[in-house]
Amino acid sequence: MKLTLATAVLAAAVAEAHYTFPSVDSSADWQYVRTTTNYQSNGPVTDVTSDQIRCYERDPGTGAPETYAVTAGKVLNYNAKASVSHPGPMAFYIAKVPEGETAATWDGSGQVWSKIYQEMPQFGASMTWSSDGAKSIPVTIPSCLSDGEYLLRVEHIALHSAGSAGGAQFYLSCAQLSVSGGSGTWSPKSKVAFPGAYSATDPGILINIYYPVPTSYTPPGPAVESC
Ligand SMILES: [Cu+2]
Repeated sequence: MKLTLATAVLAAAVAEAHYTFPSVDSSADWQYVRTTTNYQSNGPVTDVTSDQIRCYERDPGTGAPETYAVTAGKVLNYNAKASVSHPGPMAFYIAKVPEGETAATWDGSGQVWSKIYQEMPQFGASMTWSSDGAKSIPVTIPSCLSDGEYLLRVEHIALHSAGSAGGAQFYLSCAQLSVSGGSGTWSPKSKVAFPGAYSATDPGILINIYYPVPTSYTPPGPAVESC
């Protein structure tokens, strides 16, 4: 295929608008986070029924090189590269690694994910999001977790093209955590599966955020769990 200069410049501009979530705190890229399919293209998942909506893994079954030790109740910063450059909500989900698996080996399948953070927009002349432009997003690791290994799933849903089904763009990754110091009383009311938690026609996924400007927002997935 022959690319004109104009096409190449346009492609570069579009790619720049995309992003990945490759690291936590001050770690190296893809050290504790499983390498995602878009690690070079930065492109999104658009099919919520695809297995890629779970952790967007380039090499399922491989795992990240290392598992990150964190203390329950502490804030972890999940980093975007280069930044969250589209409007839409951030969310975080966590799932405990079952017996017989490790954070490096477990695939995260089944009804195992609980939401621990959900960003909501500000409403006004336009719908705005505090994550817009963020390079790092803080999330508190619940203080009541039991000790053990977990997968932490970061997700940003870009809604700039979400007015037609399949138009919303999902940017996500999964970090491998080893949690200690928790009280052990964590008992989430709701656990969901990926894929399964979302539908392309959920009101928080199929939405025109520009006109008419929404006055409310219903995020997809379950309610946020707390200790
Ligand atoms: Cu983009």
